Amino acid sequence: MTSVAIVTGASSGIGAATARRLAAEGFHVLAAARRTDRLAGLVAEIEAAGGAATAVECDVTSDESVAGLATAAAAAPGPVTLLVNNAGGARGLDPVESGSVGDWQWMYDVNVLGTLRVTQALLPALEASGAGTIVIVSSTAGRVVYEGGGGYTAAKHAQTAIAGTLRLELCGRPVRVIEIDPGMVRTEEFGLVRFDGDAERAAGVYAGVAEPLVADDVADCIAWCATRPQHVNIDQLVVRPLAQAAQHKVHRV
Ligand code: 8X3
Repeated sequence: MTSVAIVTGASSGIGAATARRLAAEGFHVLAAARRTDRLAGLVAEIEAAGGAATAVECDVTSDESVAGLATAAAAAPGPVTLLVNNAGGARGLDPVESGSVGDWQWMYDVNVLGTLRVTQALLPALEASGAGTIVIVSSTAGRVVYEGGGGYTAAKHAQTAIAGTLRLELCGRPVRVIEIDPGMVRTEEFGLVRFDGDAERAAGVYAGVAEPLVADDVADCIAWCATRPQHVNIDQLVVRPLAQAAQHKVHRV
């Protein structure tokens, strides 16, 4: 029977790339996000390529909406073996002394509490499958800090803490926990959300970087980790472009 994979934040970027890739690997993908118009296009694309996917409207900041995702998972055509907690994002690049409380609240709600809500809602199904995998897409920002990144790095550090805690708590049960920490990834929306639609500022992050990672590179890592034999747990995977040796060490031409 086909295994079911759930991907949150599937309407764009790493989420959409992961949904496409997991469908190509043979999963029936539940592609979850708020923007159903985008999901419809993604599902059509996956089906045209011979894969299987279902769009599920889901806002990870809403308990009710996440409950709806669990209901959709229960109706899916197979055991739910994989959850990719990908929904997230950054807002602002202000120092702690002047950061917006509203921006910080949004980052906590989407990245941290979103991961908590979705994981709690889907864990019973993942465990019932007898071979579950939870992927948490954190960031290199979950391992280091940088100026102006206070709210985002705090949220990503929290996701990293959730991944580690969950792995301890689930030890002995049939669900593994994988943390993926991408560095500099150029996606169509991450920078636009962070800089409130300022395309020039968003593009500036990648100025002179020969080849930043793209969403497919991260999807490739997620798919590889999630398709190892079930007794193999890739705890953490850090992936950066060749031009980025560390958060502040980026080769620009
Ligand atoms: C995004 C990586 O460097 O913008 O998760 O914080 S960074």
